[in-house]
Amino acid sequence: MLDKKPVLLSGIQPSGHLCIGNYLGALKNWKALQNSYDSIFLVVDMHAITVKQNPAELRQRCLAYVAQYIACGIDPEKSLIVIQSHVPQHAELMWVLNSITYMGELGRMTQFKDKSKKYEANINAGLFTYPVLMASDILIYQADLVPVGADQKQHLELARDLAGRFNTQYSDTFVLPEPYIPKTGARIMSLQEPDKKMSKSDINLNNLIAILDSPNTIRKKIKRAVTDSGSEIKIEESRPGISNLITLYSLLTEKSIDKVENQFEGKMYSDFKAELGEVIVDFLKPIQEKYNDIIQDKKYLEDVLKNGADEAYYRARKTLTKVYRKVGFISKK
Ligand code: ATP
Ligand code: LTN
Repeated sequence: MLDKKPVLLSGIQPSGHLCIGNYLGALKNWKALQNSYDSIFLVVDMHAITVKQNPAELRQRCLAYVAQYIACGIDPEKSLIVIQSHVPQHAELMWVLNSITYMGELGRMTQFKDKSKKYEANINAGLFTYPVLMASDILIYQADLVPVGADQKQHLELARDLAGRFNTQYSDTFVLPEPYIPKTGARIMSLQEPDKKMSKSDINLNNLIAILDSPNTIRKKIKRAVTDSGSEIKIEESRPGISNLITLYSLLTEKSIDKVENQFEGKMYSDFKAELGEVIVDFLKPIQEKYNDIIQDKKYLEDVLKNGADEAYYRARKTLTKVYRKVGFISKK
């Protein structure tokens, strides 16, 4: 029997190294919410190929992401973990949604503008229609809630607009999904360029702390992180470097910002950074240990993915059949 909890859906692209920004902006909330929702967590491999990927690495990375989801606290007994390309209905629904999406609204997407600048030699159609596939991911499962970091707000709004547009043009079909954006942690900044968000595909690895970074790498990266002029350990808008590090400390230790600022009053940046390094190392240690166990167990990972794909396929087919009927496609006998 399907349970009657509201549906929660989210996903991460298997590109680059899953990082502490992804954990605090997304995975942490997935873990917390999975008990109250009927949850589906995607590894969105189809989104990832909008940027050039090495096929062998992509294959490996997809499995590594599944193992990291579980190591970070996603419980496959409670939630479905699904590889996007295992459920063909995502792409099929996307085609229908493409026909009610305007070029203008896709052209306004900040992520498209950013990625077009970053990958100037490969501004492909997939990069442009990326948000429509994301809307399909969400709408195909009739998701009620979508936990994401702040950078995905615009894409979420498009998903809601498309759901509403389809419902008006045909008849009530899709649930309008609500975004869930954490108050703190929604935008962890880059370590070297703290005016940019920390991004897992950054080519400069010093900009990010990967979930699987070794303790010494973590210590080094924090030591080298850009701080601002001045010496006070205090959050200020004009000092994004130190503010970001304080936020990290506060989120990982679950101490309030005030408490952290008081704790380090009169201390030097170097003392604070050394402690922050240890906090991150200690925080990631159990996650890394769990990851190392799971990634060896290919049979377990295959079972998790088979179960995820079978259940997701069943649900996605139900929505797609409805959609095809509403738009006027003849059903196959
Ligand atoms: P890429 O660099 O590969 O484009 P990314 O790090 O931006 O990736 P995504 O796959 O786009 O990661 O996002 C996965 C999830 O992590 C999303 O919910 C996104 O909002 C969240 N997220 C990404 N970066 C951050 C960040 N710096 N702070 C908080 N949340 C983030
Ligand atoms: N575009 C998202 C990843 C993503 C997603 C989704 C997030 C693809 N499909 C569905 C939530 C729901 C990103 O974080 N870059």
